Amino acid sequence: MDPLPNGQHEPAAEIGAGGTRKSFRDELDSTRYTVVDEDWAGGVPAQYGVAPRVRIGPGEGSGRGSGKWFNLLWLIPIGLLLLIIGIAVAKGIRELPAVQGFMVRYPGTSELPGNAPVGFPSWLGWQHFLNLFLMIFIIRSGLTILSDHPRLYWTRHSTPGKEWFRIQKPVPTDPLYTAKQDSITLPAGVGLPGRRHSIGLARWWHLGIDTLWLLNGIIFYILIFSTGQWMRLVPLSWDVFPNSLSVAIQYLSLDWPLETGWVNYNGLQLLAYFITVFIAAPAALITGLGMSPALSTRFKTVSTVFSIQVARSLHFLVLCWFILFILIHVTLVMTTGALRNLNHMYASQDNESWTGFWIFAASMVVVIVAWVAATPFTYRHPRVVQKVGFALIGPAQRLFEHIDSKPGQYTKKDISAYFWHNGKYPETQEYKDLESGNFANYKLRINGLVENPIEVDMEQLRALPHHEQITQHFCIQGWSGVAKWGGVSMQTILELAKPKPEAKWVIFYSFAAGPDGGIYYDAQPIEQMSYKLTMLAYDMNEETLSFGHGAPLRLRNETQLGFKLVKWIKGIEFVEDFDDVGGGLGGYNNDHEFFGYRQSI
Ligand SMILES: Nc1nc2c(c(=O)[nH]1)N[C@H]1C(S)=C(S)[C@@H](COP(=O)(O)O)O[C@H]1N2
Ligand SMILES: [Mo]
Repeated sequence: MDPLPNGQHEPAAEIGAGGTRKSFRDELDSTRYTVVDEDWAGGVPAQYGVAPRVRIGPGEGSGRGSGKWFNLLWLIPIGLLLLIIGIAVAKGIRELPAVQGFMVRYPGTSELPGNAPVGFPSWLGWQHFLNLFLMIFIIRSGLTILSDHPRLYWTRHSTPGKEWFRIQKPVPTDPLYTAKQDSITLPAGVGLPGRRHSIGLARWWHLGIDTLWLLNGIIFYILIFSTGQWMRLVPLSWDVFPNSLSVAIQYLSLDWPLETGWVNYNGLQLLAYFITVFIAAPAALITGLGMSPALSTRFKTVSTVFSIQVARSLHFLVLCWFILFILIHVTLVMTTGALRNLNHMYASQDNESWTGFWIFAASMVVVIVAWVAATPFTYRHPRVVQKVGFALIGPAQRLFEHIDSKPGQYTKKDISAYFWHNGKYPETQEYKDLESGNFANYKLRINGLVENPIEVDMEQLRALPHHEQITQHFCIQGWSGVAKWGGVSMQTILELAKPKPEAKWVIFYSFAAGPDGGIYYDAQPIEQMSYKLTMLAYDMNEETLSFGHGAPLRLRNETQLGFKLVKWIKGIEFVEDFDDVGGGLGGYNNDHEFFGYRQSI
């Protein structure tokens, strides 16, 4: 069928089979990337961030660098000063008769129930080791994920200048500055893997190892409750607080309490272990899940109580707790009778032999080798990391994929003032010509396994039933934003094109090339195309979609992360599988940056 003459609105049903059957596949890059080298992700150069800063006070105006920022490195001298003052005060007050009386009444440990177990069983030692081993990878990959959007916020709007924490310079004023440009590099020994924008691989590590860590934690919970060990980790009387105060005075006055860990922890140990095991660990899981679009868009309360950014900020504060805990814990283990303490945890015995030390030393060799090897291994075998990660966390990620995201809608007042840009902008002449002609010559080409291959121009698209939604965008990098999208429901497109029963995947092709060359594309499961919140948007916040956000047409599928929402769409193809499309992994980022095609968590 000939293209419709300008200005003529044709009834939807009559948009006919003008679509050529030619696919856009030959414009894809089909290289099989199997290593991460210097040219990876378009050869993005390293960029290190800045020392962590916390915003104190709103500052003047709403400028991006404005406000007062406190450099957290100051905490080191301030902490040392406070420690010295604390020691002086503790030594002083310890002489006071009232304080001495208090310390006699509360020597530091609370009474344990008579049936509480004594000592540490060997399973506890194993679990303790596995926990520390796994946490190394979780923390390092978590830092890499943070570095992909090195700012934290308390609202769902990731507005530059409104973050409360950053490890990056203020956001430049360039309106087309992208979130990818904002990502920073971590040294290879710190991050996992750490290279700038290596979040795809970092996520496999983080989420994959998380499943093992959770499994270890569940076994730990079961064992401590079935052996009575829990009694040694849960405060059973309010006197834990005065006892902790007493212990704090003893530590600070450098006249340390008697170590009784084999039998019973002192008040401060008890509180620290209780918080770590029963508050911080579950909070790590809950705040982690709070960031996923899969849960947020389906269980609205998750998102209203807990916007992705609150979840992300709290997730970071849980990390801070763990790091603080590890520092103090290790310091005290080493300074309060290291041999005996190491025997407790590594040899299940209460004496000062060297046995525990040597087992500990051997375990540290394992830790150090794994630590040093993890990043280079990841760069040499990224597909292995991707596969193992997917085997571990994939089933959980898939769990929520099949539920419609209908509840994930917001109201006008939720719309974000600032919506980050992302991705690589289209640069081809083809696109520039269409853009300068206001997309009058644009045609969306829909073909593949459909009864009715079609070509539609913008005017015809605008004449189709209008669909609107106000939804939240979740970029894999960590930023979010709410916008109102206007356009055509994918259901309408399905009705027009009539996919054949064999069609299982829908490929969206972009005018824009990805960073390594070849056009950007993504494969979406066909069942998600008839979800209520899946649409082709040509308007954003009641204006024509801008260049930066994907003009003339972009995809919205609110069950998915931002990277799957192709911008600058030029074609849609229905296929049976995506093995022969591009690199064969279901999307540009999956082929090139080791993302997963099912990653709604
Ligand atoms: N063609 C194309 N589409 C793309 C990208 C891209 O690089 N190229 N980036 C994706 C990513 S990672 C995100 S988060 C969103 C960002 O959309 P926005 O710029 O409107 O915020 O677009 C997605 N669509
Ligand atoms: Mo993204």
